[in-house]
Amino acid sequence: MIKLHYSPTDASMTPHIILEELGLPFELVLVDRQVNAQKSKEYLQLNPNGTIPTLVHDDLVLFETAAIAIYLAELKPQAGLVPNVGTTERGEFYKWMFWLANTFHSTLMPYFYAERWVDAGNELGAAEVKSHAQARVKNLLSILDNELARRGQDYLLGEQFSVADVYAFMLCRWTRHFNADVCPPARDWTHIRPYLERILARPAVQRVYAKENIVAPLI
Ligand SMILES: N[C@@H](CCC(=O)N[C@@H](CS)C(=O)NCC(=O)O)C(=O)O
Repeated sequence: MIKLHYSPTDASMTPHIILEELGLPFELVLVDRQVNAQKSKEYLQLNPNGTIPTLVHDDLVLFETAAIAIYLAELKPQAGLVPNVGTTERGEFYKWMFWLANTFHSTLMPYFYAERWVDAGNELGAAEVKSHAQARVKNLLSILDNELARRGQDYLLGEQFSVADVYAFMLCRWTRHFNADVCPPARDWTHIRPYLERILARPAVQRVYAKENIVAPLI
């Protein structure tokens, strides 16, 4: 049995969409952030990072969004959510998955948790960190926008939708409340906007939006 420990709109959204895309049976287990359940003794035994998501599949316990995404997609390779091993598409896939995890996702973290990068109570410092994080993401969104323009195809790897698109979609959505003077939100970029709209329209994504009660702005 597959169990996804999740919290609505959090990084668990990526594996949640992938599970819906694959049509695999799974159970959602809510990690209640209101009570900091991601730092509870029980949860830390599953995921010592105290972060969401965690995937449990029988005896296997996985953390890290990208690892979970690839693992799930490979449970059902015929769904085509990952390119075949040994192909050039697979090389491109690794490149974008690592970029999304190591670069885009990690640059967004100080935007959301700026207070962790400064001394306790240093609100001015935290505001500065938050602003710098947005400025750094601007460069990353321009890389993504340029890549979509260069390819001129529906998805990051071409015409084939992959788990990299799910991950990119979620991270782009997280910029929706950015200060546009520092960095326009992803939905305001010429080539990213239609890309996000295309992904948003997928039935699996719509099901996850309904289940996670996601309200406007949708992207
Ligand atoms: N590198 C981790 C990061 C996951 C992450 O940052 N999750 C956030 C929610 S979007 C979280 O658990 N935040 C709660 C906390 O840090 O206390 C991954 O990709 O799984």
